[in-house]
Amino acid sequence: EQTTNISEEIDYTITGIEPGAGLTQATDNALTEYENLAGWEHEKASTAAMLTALGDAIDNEEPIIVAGWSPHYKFAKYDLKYLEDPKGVFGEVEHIATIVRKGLKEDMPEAYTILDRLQWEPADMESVMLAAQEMEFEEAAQQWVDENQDTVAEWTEGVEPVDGTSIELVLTPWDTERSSANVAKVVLEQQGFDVTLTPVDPSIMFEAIATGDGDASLAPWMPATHGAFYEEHEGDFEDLGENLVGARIGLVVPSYMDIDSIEDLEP
Ligand code: PBE
Repeated sequence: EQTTNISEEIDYTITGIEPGAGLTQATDNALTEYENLAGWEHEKASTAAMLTALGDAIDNEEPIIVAGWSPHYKFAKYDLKYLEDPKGVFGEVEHIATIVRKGLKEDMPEAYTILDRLQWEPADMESVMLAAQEMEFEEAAQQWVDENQDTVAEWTEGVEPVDGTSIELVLTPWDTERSSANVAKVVLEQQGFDVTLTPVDPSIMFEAIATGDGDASLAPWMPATHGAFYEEHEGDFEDLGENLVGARIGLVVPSYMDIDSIEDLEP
């Protein structure tokens, strides 16, 4: 009988996502840090391509290793596991932070207060992401706001309404951030703001808030995923702390694969 070698079967390739993602950088780092991954390929394309490859592999019960993260619906749809990462290349449990441009507190104290208070749970974010599979993110966000008026009231309590003040929220192009940005948009619009959402790569997102081109972002994954971008601009923006706790990135495989740790992959 032939012994199966997962590394050989997947052609020493990790299926990645967009080149500009923090996760992509971390995956490149893993290929340098883990000696057993020396010379491996990291295929970068898009989240959609990664999800298609993952779905196809699972349909055929074939092995695959993807660059993955949570919250994400793939964990609800499929039986998946994170590979252990003894070198800590992908960090541990992360939070998603809210950052704002310098001067926002003085210029738009009402928005600043709401953004400072805005905090929710992974289950909330997941429910918006799930609903958005069937409708626009803005509609899914509106639905969440309608169903969570008590939480929203805590964020807006005592905040004066404004009359059409423009505010630009900068986000990154993943469902997690589409969800949080659209919820913030709905809440700020209830308060009278005119909200623009601008999706860009993580590096541009930090740059936009640091230079004041954008007003605020709910998109930084910290401390690992976007730590390098954060440090590059540290001091040029204000960090309002976490808007969500319990995010994670790493190498993800279907649970039927007989492997538990990155370290155990055959070189
Ligand atoms: N992600 C989702 C992004 C942040 C949100 C993990 C794919 C990234 O790696 O930059």
